[in-house]
Amino acid sequence: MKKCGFIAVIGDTNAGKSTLINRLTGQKVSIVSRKVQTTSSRILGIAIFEESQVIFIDTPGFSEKKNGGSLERIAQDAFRESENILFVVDSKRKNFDANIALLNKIGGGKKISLALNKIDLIHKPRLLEIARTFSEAVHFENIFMVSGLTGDGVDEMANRLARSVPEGDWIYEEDVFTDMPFEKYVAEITREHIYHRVHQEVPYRCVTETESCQNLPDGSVKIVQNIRVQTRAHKIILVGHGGEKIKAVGKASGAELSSLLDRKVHLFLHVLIDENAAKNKSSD
Ligand SMILES: Nc1nc2c(ncn2[C@@H]2O[C@H](COP(=O)(O)OP(=O)(O)OP(=O)(O)O)[C@@H](O)[C@H]2O)c(=O)[nH]1
Ligand SMILES: [Mg+2]
Repeated sequence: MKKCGFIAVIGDTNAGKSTLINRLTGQKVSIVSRKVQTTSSRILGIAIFEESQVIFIDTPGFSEKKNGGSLERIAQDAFRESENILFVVDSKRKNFDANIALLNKIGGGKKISLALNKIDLIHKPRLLEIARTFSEAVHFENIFMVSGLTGDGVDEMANRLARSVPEGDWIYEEDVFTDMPFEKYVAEITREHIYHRVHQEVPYRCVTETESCQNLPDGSVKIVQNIRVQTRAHKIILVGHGGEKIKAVGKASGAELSSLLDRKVHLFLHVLIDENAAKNKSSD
């Protein structure tokens, strides 16, 4: 009997949700960075474990600073549409009071599992103390101790989560790992390289979009993307001295796309000033 279900992955920004989803699916589904607020939209990571198709919903993380620790709208929607929730925390944090308060507020009627992530960074006694703190305050279906970075504990977590979804036909074809359109997927890869190389508010104030993709007769693909920034000052930062910054972003993104798509990629990036770009995004 086949099984299929959605699992909403929610938690603080930077907790490692996207890293875990990439591990769980064995694919680069969702971009990752050291900066807060990397994931900016709802992204599906679809994985198959024996008879189960599990559809993980990656969501933008929340932060005390930005929204008082309450769920972002996209995370709220994902929470509402999923019976199963995977709540991810960074075990390195000192204090989990805000997470516990939130879980007590939203928990009713949902099957919530806790992933204590980044266990590569902490000692076992502290990990057990954190697990006890959570389990005394909230009822969880499972408490997993994992590292998205090393993969430690992730297979065991995947097996348990796969068993928790209801019986039902698979929704997606077997070889599909995300619902993201190709154009958005390739734009996200470039956005990740902007996050890695450009600092302060610029990554949060720009939008990356794919203008065109063209298959060339030699089997390679030509991809043209626009990066919309809000001000001339942001454009100067993103382009860099003599264009070195944007060239580095293009080179790194092009190389990654070549590897992900398994073909040569010619990537062309245009930086445009558009004061309405990323209007409702915020870096604070
Ligand atoms: N050491 C360590 N670092 C990790 C682990 N998981 C994620 N990270 C790092 O933590 C940072 C944030 O990871 P993301 O996966 O982008 O976090 P996120 O929860 O998706 O963040 P938002 O999209 O902003 O909500 C990145 O630098 C990751 O490499 C882990 O298990 N161990
Ligand atoms: Mg993320």
